[in-house]
Amino acid sequence: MASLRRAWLLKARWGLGIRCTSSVADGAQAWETRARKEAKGKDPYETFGSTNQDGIPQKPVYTAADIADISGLDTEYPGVYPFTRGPYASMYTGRPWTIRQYAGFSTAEESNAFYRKNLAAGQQGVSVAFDLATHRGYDSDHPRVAGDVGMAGVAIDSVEDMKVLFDGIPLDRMSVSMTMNGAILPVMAMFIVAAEEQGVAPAALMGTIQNDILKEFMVRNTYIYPPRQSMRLIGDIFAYCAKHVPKFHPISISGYHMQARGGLSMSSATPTLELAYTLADGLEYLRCARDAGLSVDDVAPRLSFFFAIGMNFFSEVAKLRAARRLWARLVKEKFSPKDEKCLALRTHCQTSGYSLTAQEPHNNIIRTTVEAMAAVLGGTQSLHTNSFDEAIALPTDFSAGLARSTQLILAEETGICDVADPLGGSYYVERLTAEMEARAGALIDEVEGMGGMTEAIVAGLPKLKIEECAARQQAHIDAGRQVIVGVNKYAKEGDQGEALDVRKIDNTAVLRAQKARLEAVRTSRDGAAVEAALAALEAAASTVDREEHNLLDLAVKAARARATVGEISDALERPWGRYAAAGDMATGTYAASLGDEGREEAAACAAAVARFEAVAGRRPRILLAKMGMDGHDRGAKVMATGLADLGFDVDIGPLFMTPAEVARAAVDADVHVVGVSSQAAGHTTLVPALMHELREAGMQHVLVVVGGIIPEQVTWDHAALLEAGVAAIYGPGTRVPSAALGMLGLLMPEQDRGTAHS
Ligand code: MLC
Ligand code: 5AD
Repeated sequence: MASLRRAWLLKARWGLGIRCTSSVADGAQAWETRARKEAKGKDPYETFGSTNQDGIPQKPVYTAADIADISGLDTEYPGVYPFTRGPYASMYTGRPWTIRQYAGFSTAEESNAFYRKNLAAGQQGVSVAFDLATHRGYDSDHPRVAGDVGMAGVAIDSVEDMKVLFDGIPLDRMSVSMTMNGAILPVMAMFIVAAEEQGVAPAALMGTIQNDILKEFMVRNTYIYPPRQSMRLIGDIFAYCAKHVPKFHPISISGYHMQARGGLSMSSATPTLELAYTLADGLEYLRCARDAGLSVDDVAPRLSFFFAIGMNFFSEVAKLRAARRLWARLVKEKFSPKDEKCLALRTHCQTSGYSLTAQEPHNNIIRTTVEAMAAVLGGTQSLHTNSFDEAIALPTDFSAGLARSTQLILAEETGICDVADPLGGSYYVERLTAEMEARAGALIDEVEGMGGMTEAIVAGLPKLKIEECAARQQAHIDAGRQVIVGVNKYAKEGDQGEALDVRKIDNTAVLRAQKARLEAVRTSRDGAAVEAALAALEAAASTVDREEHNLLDLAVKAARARATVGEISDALERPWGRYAAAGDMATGTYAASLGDEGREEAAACAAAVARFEAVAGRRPRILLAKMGMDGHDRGAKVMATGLADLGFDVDIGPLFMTPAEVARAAVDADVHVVGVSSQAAGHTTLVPALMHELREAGMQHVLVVVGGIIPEQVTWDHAALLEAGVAAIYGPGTRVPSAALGMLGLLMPEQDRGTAHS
């Protein structure tokens, strides 16, 4: 130990390295002696070691010995198989990542103006967010979607909207990403036709369409058709794009939504689970391409990926490195492509919506910067940085500008772009990369053993695993074991939230504008031509002869004739049906993960439930409902699991209910509480409608509470909900036991509450 101290002194005085100890063993011995002293005589590995989110043990220090067993490290270079260090040899020294901010709201006119302003200010690629009505294949005038039109993205009903969306944006020079999965067929077709009418041939189009339906069944829920039919659709899109739109990426295989649902502190898959299921999806899509008659060399070079980047800095860097190495090995082993380009994984990343808090929202700027650094140090090709107000509302011009500047500063001021894979060779990062690769590999083997991801989804495995992770993590946050500054630690007492200038969308005005344009399209088109095009599409969907009838080809013809999103979707829905997910829920995980820290509160909940039962004759019963097209159900699922574990009887309604359907379900289950979960801003329209339906059904005594993205700062939302008769609002960051005790307090007369709510 004396020699180590002497080494430090020499280094300080003469600038010499501390490698003055005589051997590696001496160094390790010196470290251990010193660390044991700092651990007050205990085992330093146990005292200072920890376990990360993925359950990977973290030693307090890593050395060359920790990477000695990882084969091939010395020969790894960027742009060279297995691509751990990046898909391109020069990486950012040759070309930095693309600054591609995801955006869309209200009408095509408003979104187009927003894109053009941002491109002029340094953004480099467009990324379109569609509203939920479009995602689910409904025209804006469909009665089920009234609350969703233009709210979480831009409303698109026909080619006419699509042309306005890209007005003044040259589609042969600007790469455009579109986040579309369910209504992939009409949206891709309308994009192709809008470009055509802009004078741009399909062969010149650059960009990406998300088109990743498998993860929709696991997490995002904007599917329309059942899994197997949906996969046929994807095969047809691969085939059409390979032939006619060769520069376009026909899929963005997305893990993002497994880890970060967005906007609410409801997290889910760990980085390794996200990594594993994303690559397992990728393998399934390669098989899907093969089934559509394509070779791996036709498809793999244009596959692209999409990952979330959360706050666990080194895990996120290692995840991207492990993803590239694992993908290269898997594709080589399973598909033996001829072209090496097939093996290089290219990815977009987005900083994590779940890590952002509605409390002290300016802290989110710091969180996003750290996450953006992890994404670029991990070697992403394209990046969206979240705006600091995203846990509250859609970004404003101001917050979107700051998010963009975060990337411009990283790219142009920090020197990060000067060296490819600057963290390569770090003992810790390399070990973590190898660990995550091994663990993800085992999870992929499990899915492959079930026959691939489509079969695993049909069996329900991935969704349940992700939901289990979500419940565990929520318990860790509720118990304070996972720290969120300003939420479960260092929270400002009595803080009502800073007043923020947030974007407000006038749903009624958007609806009016969309209905008018739809009407104009329907009256000016050749009705017979539309009917014929839709009939051809329906007939093709009903047959299995894919050679003859490519569905995207037929959809392009229908879009040219001015068939709408709803009509094209319906043409497939008639033979295929609309998919409804099973309402399974994981139980037990929340209570088991609360640990000692949360046990006392859980006991208080159990006592309050028992008191309620003594008075009411049964346990408190709650219906958790999602209305409109908002399929973000993780918050509702976590709340369901937590409340069930705390003693409630919980019913979960199916997704996409109308207010009348919720009222009917409340009557049928005779519930005490209806809990509405809203994460896509539909509540201002849908909750007052629900209150009306409950009154009509004679259920005015039922307590209605609303949770989700309804932050304190958006006072007009709060006022509208309370005025409509909502008893309580549980905004972002609400802990499950607080909500449970809150509801019991509201349900029980004062004298029966005992100490439960004191
Ligand atoms: C890049 N290039 C280089 C280079 N780096 N050439 C030489 N030297 C280098 N160092 C070349 C590439 O070969 C390519 O040319 C061109 O430059 C562009 O590089 P890229 O790597 O292909 O980048 P990009 O065009 O930005 O494409 C990135 C991508 C793509 C492949 C990941 O799929 C993409 O942009 N995805 C974005 C997806 C997205 O925005 N999703 C939002 C989801 S939001 P060439 O000629 O080879 O093409 C969401 C939220 C929600 O989903 O709603 O739930
Ligand atoms: N505009 C900008 N960002 C959006 N997000 C979702 N919808 C939009 C939109 N219309 C972002 C949020 C969320 C993630 C899924 O995508 O950050 O967390």
